[in-house]
Amino acid sequence: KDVIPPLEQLMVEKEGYLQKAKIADGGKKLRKNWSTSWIVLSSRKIEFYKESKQQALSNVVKTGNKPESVDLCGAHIEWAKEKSSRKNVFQITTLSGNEFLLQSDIDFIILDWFHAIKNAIDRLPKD
Ligand code: I3P
Repeated sequence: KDVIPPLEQLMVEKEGYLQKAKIADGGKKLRKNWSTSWIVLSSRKIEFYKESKQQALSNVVKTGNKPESVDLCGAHIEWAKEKSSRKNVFQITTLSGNEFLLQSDIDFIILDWFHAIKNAIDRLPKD
């Protein structure tokens, strides 16, 4: 049956641009390919948009194209110094075996994101 999600679950907690590379899909390794992504964190998911926020919103309206959505229930987040030559890289691993690297050259930006995502994960049930 359809349950109306509580308003809290729909609310955006943080959004902004980061560098993103998806490095595994369902446990299968992918070739690393960094690109800028518009990232929207809400209480139980992260959405990755390929384009700018403006383009992303107009594409959703025009084409119905959805962003890549990542379920944070049971996900892990950790710093991943050894996974990149870049500075300030952390990894999110989902229960379904998807792995994402996120990066910013600006220290406080990546720290804010790390803590916001970690807090979201810690508030959720683990499965
Ligand atoms: C990759 C590309 C990535 C780099 C990665 C390279 O090469 O240069 O930027 O990751 O290093 O393999 P290609 O474009 O030919 O796939 P970092 O920028 O994160 O270091 P890696 O293989 O050591 O992960």
